[in-house]
Amino acid sequence: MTITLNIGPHQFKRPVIMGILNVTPDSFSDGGSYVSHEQALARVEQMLKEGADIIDVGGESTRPGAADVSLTEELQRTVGVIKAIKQRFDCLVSIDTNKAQVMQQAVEAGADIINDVCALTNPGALEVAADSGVPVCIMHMQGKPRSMQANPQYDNVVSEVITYLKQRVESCVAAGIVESNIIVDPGFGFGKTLDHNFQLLAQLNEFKQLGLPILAGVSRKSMFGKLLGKSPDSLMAASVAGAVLAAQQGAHIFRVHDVQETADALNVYSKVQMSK
Ligand code: 7PJ
Repeated sequence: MTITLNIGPHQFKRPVIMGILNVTPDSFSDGGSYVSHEQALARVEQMLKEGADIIDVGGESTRPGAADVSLTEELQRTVGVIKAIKQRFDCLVSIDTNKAQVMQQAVEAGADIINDVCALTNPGALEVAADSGVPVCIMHMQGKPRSMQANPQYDNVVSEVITYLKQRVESCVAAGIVESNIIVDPGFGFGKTLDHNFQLLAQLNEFKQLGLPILAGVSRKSMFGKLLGKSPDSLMAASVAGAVLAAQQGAHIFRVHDVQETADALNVYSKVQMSK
């Protein structure tokens, strides 16, 4: 099944790369480096040159155990940067947030996509997303960021995550979000053990039954860190391998730190697919 991704006037029939722009002082991998607008814009320019299709702006770290960020702080970190990106570059921007007010102001500032690790479950989020009319990415998480890695449990992680996403798609549609504007994401690392994460990657193709674009976010995640005994900044090769494996299983959008390397690998993958 080939899925054409429609995001505004943009149509994608190939792997889509979402480059991560953390504007959090406490981000695990590039903590504090892109806090100023100029630094953020330089990083955006680089990622666009390297082949990013979407820039994912996040002002709240959702890594395990991360502290909550106040609404005011998250708005300050994200809204101005989004305006600056949309002013300077002709590119798509997603806002990585679970707060309705941030979604609203980010879209007003020009964000093209809402990316919510809480799958629009927070108060007001469904309504804001529906009213905004922009595509949404809904992700599965078991528990809450602060405690989600304490003791994740599933009978069957793949079917349980799929069932959850089906229910969230129904809620989105009931709230007025057009189904073709929904992207689904199994949520690698969000309330999952090493084995759960690898089972999800191995069986990502099962998510095709949802009939929606699939986003995979495996970049520099602890599933590789734990497997290889390495820190996040030494996980580029593992992350690129993960992206290719996810592509093979039918993923459409790849949320990554290492844009150039992922783009090269996915171009090789696509050429092999076209040579069959
Ligand atoms: C994801 C995300 C992910 C989506 C983060 C990190 C943690 N959004 N935001 N999917 N991860 N859609 O990058 O390690 O996997 S933040």
